[in-house]
Amino acid sequence: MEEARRRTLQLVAPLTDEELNRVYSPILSPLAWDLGHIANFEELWLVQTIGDREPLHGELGRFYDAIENPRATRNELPILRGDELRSYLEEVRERSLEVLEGVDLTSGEDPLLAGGFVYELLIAHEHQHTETMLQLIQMIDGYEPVEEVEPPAPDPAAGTGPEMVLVEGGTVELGAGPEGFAYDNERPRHTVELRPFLIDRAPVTNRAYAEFVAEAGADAPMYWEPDGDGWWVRTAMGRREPLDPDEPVIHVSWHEADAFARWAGKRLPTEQEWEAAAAGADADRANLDQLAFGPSRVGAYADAPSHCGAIHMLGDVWEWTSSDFLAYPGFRAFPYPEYSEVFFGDTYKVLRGGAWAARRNVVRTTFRNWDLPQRRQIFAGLRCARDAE
Ligand code: AVJ
Ligand code: FE
Repeated sequence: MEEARRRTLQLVAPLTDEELNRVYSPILSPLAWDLGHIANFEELWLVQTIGDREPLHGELGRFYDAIENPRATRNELPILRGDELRSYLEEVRERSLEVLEGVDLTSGEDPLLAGGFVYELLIAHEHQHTETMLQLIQMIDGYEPVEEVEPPAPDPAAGTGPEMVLVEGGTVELGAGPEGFAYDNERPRHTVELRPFLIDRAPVTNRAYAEFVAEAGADAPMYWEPDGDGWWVRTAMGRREPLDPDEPVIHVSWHEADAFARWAGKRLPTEQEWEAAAAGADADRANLDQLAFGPSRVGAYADAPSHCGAIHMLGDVWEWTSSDFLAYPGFRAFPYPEYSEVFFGDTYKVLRGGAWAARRNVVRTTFRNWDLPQRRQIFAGLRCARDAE
């Protein structure tokens, strides 16, 4: 919990209160809302639910309810700002550590406490909100990270591989088992029948996507601007760097990803196919954890392929799948229906694999992310698939 908080505060350290309170986009909250929401979620689950104590600020929690308050309206709410906001984060944390002193994580009687579930939930929640905050930070001109770590470069000796790799299919087990922390939407583990398919060995690169833009007249991804010389610059955070042709394309919508795949004579993988192809991928050898401030070049993690030989399955960019966000057979909402259940249906598309902007702790091959198919401020790219004969 302390590590998560240190990184959250490090992320906002370069920003003024004015920047924390500013609306940069109607589809993103001001950063002050995310910060207050992180503390309020902690207060709700650890202090109120587990500790059985009264909230610090009465009805304040209403304004931090993500379902009740659409992002475009959050700056008009009487949320905490400035020093009041900082004190709230600190006071809630003090109280949750007091509560933690008295809990029994081993009895297994309360499913919230068993194995420390509610504490894992809290940490994952803070991590996921720092990713959302990074979406907004991409829009802040001149943002200077406190800490930035360059990802490894591809090893030229490693060579390249085939464009696509085969996954045999058959009966495969998907989803998270009963042990350890996972979100309700990843459970229960179940089997599916998959026909054999081919999947791109690596995510679609900027080079390939630029061809699609030039030949098919597709829109350029978010944060691309022409360099006046036939190529592109990347403008996130107000930087102007030549776009690296070997990095995975990022900031494309589902519609754009789907159109690219069809233009390439392929299709998006289903989320079941994606998870089968990701078996054996290692989150410890992937560009995750928010410090790279961009994807690594394809091949940087060529020495850590999944069992089928696909690389960069985890990290760099979230990968759009063709699948709607639906419940697995036997799904049970836990600990609350507003985490996953209210989003099930054909409105949201599933993304897999985690991006550079996701904390390592939240990414695993079973993890399901979801968003609206028109969204491109998220850290999303793609890889394509195709039926095998
Ligand atoms: C899983 C990223 C879609 O941001 O809506 C944060 C994560 N849930 N607080 C979201 C989440 C509750 C969620 N996503
Ligand atoms: Fe949240």
